[in-house]
Amino acid sequence: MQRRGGLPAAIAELAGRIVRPWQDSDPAAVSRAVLDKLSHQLGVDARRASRRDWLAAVSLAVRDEAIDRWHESQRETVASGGKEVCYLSLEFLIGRILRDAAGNLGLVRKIEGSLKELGLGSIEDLAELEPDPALGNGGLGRLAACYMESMASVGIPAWGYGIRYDHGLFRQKIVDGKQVEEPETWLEGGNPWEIERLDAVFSIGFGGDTDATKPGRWQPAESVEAVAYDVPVVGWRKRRVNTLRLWRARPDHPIRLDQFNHGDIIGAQYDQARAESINKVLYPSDSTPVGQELRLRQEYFFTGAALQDLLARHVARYNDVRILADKVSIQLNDTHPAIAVAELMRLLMDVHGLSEAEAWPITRATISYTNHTLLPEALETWPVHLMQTLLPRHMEIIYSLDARITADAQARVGVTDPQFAGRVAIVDRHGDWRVRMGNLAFAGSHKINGVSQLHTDLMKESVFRDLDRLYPGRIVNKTNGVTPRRWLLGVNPDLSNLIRETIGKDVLDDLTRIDRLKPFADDAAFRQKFAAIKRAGKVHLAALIKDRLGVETDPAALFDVQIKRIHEYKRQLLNLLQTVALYHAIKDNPGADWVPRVKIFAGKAAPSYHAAKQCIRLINDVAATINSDASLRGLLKVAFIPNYNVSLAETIVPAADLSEQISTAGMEASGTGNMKLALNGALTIGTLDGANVEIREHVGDSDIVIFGKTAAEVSALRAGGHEPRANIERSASLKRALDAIAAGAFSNADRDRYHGLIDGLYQHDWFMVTADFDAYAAAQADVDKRWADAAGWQRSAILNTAGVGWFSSDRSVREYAKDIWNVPTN
Ligand code: 26Q
Repeated sequence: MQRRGGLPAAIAELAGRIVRPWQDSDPAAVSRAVLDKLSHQLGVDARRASRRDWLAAVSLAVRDEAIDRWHESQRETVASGGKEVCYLSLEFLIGRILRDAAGNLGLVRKIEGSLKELGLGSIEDLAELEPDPALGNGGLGRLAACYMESMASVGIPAWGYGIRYDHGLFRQKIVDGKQVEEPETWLEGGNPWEIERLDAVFSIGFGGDTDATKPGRWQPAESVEAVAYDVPVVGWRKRRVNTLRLWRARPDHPIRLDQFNHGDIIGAQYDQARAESINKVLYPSDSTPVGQELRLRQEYFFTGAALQDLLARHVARYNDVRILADKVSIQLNDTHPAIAVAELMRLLMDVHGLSEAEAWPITRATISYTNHTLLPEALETWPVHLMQTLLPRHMEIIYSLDARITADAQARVGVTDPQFAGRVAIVDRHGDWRVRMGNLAFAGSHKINGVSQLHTDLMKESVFRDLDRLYPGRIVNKTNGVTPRRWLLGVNPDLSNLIRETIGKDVLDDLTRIDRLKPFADDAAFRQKFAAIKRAGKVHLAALIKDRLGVETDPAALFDVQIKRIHEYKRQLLNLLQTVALYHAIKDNPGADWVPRVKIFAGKAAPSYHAAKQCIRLINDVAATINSDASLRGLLKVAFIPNYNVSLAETIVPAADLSEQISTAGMEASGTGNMKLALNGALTIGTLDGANVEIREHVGDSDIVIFGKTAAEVSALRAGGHEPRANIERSASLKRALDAIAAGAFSNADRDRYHGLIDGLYQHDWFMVTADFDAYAAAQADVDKRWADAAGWQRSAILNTAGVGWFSSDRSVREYAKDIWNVPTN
């Protein structure tokens, strides 16, 4: 049989003629394809189709185009023998897909034409019906999504590996001012973007024993199957299409039939429920250990499936695990997949027959690890007894690696500092013994990175001080970035067009070129166009606020936004106290020429995080009082918009004038909302924390408002000398705001409601709210002054957009590619 490109000639001939409606010059071809999907794939008669059906049909048609490029990308990688990046993450906050995929495939115009032909309205309206997959909590998950898009855009062959949660992060409702969590149900109406791979199924074991005499060594007591669901990730201009592979758990046997037949109908399905619980829900925790066995099961489940999958692919291609590190790079997104270190060792030794001494350098050369937080409560540790019970073979390997590290430590500094070995050890032998996942990830990686320069510096001084000394040179910085396709073109097509018309079409290919916009900051006509686009964004957001909250806001007011997870270190409370102080000031002097402001908040609190939930309640209480106070004449409004997610961010980001990045210095690893907001022309008010430091360097000191204690000052204060009570007594406006809250001014005279919150500020104020309050209020006064000079403000806004091109995730992944993964980019 004659073959062409690996295919029998006859099939190759036909494959070349496969129907590709998007490539067809006949404008009706796309609509025909959509109708074909509706009728033949979804089984829906066009006469009865709902808008959701149409959305699914359009998505499927677009998906076809992505799939063709997907296959080509795969073939290119196989042919070149190029290295693949495997990005392991417990979270992927990908957001809605249709607009993003269509934009990157260059199909938006054609879709618009077809929708018109079919009488379906605008692409925006249809795309809004797509559920937003909330498969993550916050920054870490969104970063994974930006990196997946950028890897495809710069030509890096990559696989994202995660969990296909039935229920992503809870849906947030506000009832009587309080957060209420409801299940999120993104899969309810089906998911046209995923492809179930019934041929990519792996067995994942739990429990049992190890027996060196038995093949495979580990004899799990129970096992589940991991089934792959693939989502195509389309790069800009179709450069590549990569795969996001999410795993679903199913029992390794369908039902206990004997039990069922004996009448125990529910009991017969016990194993199914137990298996399926693994991918049931995403843990809504972004900082506090939930300490539950199920979470460890989740971590091992997706990590084990990913490693088996990538090894199977590698062995099929190269049949030599010894060259794994030349062909695969595994990036651990925080410690959640850190068990990969032990799992890769296990697979190399117990399945592929390598010795530990052979497997260890391969493992280290393959794996690298990104740290996203220094908060002690977010550093993952697992009790040894739990690890031992659930993953006995991994625990054996961990002890063995632990012995290597402590031996290295003894050899290096053991005599001068006898405690040193204990600190770098993987197993913490104090109290109930625990496995330190950060140390495991560090030990098993050739590179460990922080996510901003400050964060990386602090990492070297704090959590990994000793490991950095033991293995110098492994820690590197990779400052975060965001994809301009979603966070500029996608959220703000008008601004994107204005920029492209002004400085050239290629800004989205290399965002650093956006600096060519700088001279236009002095061009009054350009400023006016820029301002008109910002105003349109604000009109849109004002309509959403009116619709969801019934609150009127004036698009001419300063839109001041803080959108992120609710956490004490992010200090929504600082913003709110300043809001109350401003409220008092306006009431005292209603005739002064106040800058009208709308304070916009959005974010979720972990359900068990009492202080964060109290903060949400206080924001809503304060909002209710302020918004109904007619004496303010609309000069101040407060809006807490419920259920913050990627889609809501997409509406808020283009509408922001001011971006609140006010975390306690030293605590925000990077932040990425700061980048998205600045890119869309918001000025930042912020502390010298995370990536704010670098944003200031790029935007310039005069177009950012920086205030507050530095990280060094915060740690000095914490070491002694922090006197919150004195800070409060010194600041009349802070004292008055606190007194009003304590007296029940915003809680129907209920003095108990915020007692704990206020007391915390007086007693310890760990997050330095009282220490930074006056500086923050002064910075806000500076913001007002800038706003009063409209041309000056617009100039600054443009210089922000023009200044943050470096924060593109294309730049970030290129740095990873060069310094960590050793893969080429184009
Ligand atoms: C830890 C232990 C047990 C259970 C859960 C966790 C856990 C879960 C999620 C710890 C941390 C997270 C998420 C962290 C996160 O989102 N960090 C953010 O990462 C962004 C991307 O690098 C940064 O920009 C933010 O500064 C950082 O807060």
